[in-house]
Amino acid sequence: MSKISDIKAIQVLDSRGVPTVSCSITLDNNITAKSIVPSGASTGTKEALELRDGNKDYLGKGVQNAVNNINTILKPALIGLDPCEQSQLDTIIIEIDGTSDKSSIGANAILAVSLAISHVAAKDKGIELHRHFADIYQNITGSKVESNLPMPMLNILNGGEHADNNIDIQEFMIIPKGAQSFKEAMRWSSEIYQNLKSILKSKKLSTAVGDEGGFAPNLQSNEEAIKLILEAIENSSLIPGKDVFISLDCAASEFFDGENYNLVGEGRSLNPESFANYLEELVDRYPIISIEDGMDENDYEGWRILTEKISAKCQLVGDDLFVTNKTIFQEGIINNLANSILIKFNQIGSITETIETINMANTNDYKSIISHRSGETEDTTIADLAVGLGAGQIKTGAPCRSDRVAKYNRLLWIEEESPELSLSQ
Ligand code: 2PG
Ligand code: MG
Repeated sequence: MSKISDIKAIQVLDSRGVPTVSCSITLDNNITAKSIVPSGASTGTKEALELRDGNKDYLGKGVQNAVNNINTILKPALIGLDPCEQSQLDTIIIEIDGTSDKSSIGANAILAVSLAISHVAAKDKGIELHRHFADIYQNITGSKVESNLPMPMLNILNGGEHADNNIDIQEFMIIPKGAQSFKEAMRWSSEIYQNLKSILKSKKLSTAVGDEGGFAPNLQSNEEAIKLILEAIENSSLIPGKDVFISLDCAASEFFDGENYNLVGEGRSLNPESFANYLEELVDRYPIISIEDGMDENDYEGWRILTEKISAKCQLVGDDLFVTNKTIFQEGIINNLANSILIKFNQIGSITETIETINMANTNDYKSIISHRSGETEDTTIADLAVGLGAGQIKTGAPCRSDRVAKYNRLLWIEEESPELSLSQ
């Protein structure tokens, strides 16, 4: 049994050029592995706390305190322990923090260590990270999952907080559901992305990209964005609604004022019932099969209306609504809100808790979608998490920008090296 012999954290930069935490763990047999944590922009208010220094360095965004917490507090507590005991180690760290939102040590510090533990343990066992995640799931839950390759959701047109355009809906994604392999899914998606670029160019619209690599033109309406994507699918000799579907992340908390949903780009303000009708019309008119955060995170009545209206014909995903938090999610399940959950490990702050939340989804007939953050890095852990836990879906941005394609490229290699895994449909 190998033991942790050293832990070292430093401050590095994410895809927005903002500091984030990176952690390296070494074992007594000299095996070493590193992690880097991501960071959101349209964050849910109930997410675990990302510790930022708030001083003059990096305009207050430094994470040196979180880094120091790893190097001086977590390191001495973990030296000599077995990295294969993920849940035991996560529990020790969570107890040291002692707060419900991880605000003492910082969720960014805790997650950096938690991720590095899983990486170094997989290396120590000499197995791929996704296989190690499948083992951890079994250890924690007592049940086995069937690993597979996730169906990707690719965000090819950005709005909301992720872009400087006038589009209110944050993400317009494609789901290449008709593809027979992950490789084919990526080829289709890349072709659609390139065709969308040509269409935007021909219409003299901007082809600059937003935080997640999708294009961010100014448009007349959310509907125009959908129409442009449908045209790009057709120009790729693919059939919308058969080969490729559309998925939205409204990130509605960002444009809800407590009473109304303000679609500033369209000059419309809608109450929860009217906004639910607006979304239903989109679902009826276009091949939209998934809508994330269609209502504000605290607008439970809006969520109830939306779920009642369209959950039979559309995947309804809670992101800011559930923040990967078991307790909050449990309440949502009891109240019958949404039918799926977005999984972001930095919303809760550890691998163990992330897996417990996924298990809760599995046992309550909710779908899980593993997700990146808008601030990302070259760390590809979520690709392995999606495969190992057989989550079935992943969203990790456009087929553009290294911070996004790093995850897709990792999945392409997993497919190549694990022919027994099939693409989840
Ligand atoms: C979201 C995410 C990722 P952010 O809202 O789903 O796409 O964005 O990381 O900014 O919260
Ligand atoms: Mg979201």
